[in-house]
Amino acid sequence: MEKCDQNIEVLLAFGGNLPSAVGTPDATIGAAVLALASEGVELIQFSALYHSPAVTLDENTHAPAYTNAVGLFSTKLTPDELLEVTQGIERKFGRAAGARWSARTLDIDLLAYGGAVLPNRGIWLELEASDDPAAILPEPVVPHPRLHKRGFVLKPLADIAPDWRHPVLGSTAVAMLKQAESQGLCEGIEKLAYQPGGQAK
Ligand code: PH2
Ligand code: MG
Ligand code: MG
Repeated sequence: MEKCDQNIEVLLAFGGNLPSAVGTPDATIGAAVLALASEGVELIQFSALYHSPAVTLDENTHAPAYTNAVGLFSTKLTPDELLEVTQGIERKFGRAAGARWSARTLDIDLLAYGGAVLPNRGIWLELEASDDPAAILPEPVVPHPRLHKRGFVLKPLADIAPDWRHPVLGSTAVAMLKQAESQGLCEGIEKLAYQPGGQAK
């Protein structure tokens, strides 16, 4: 894919529930934002940090709680390059290959790349409907096929981009959050009073 010469606004979701070499998941997320800047992904706005119980495949209630946040960034990287950069940063902060939804030091998920639907609308709709682990593609999939079902993504997303509209579903971040709340998907998600940089909020 050719390099874009325009800046594209991208939304990235951050999560982690194991310590890394730099410290707690909260500290790792802050360090990841700095690492992104050095790779051409510049921060525009960052949400508060949230703590929430781990959502697991097997309802494993012993999994450590997660820290989550969402950031709005600007980049000239293509979607493939951006995915390479985010995966490289996950590895740099100790992310090991593990089972789906297993505990991790750092997870960076592409929520949105401008208004793009990738790889295409047909495959996106299949992925959204299947929720099948085998359906995870090596290529960028945006919007993230489960973002509208995850309170720990929608809460920080609605903080910084309440009017962002999902390019397939057509709903705003706030509307998706309200729906997730009504479905009981936002239980136990707690907003922290400080930002990764240590600034008071
Ligand atoms: N990420 C997962 C699986 N479960 N649970 C919470 N609370 N937050 C996450 O970011 C998260 C999760 C897989 O990426
Ligand atoms: Mg991920
Ligand atoms: Mg994830």
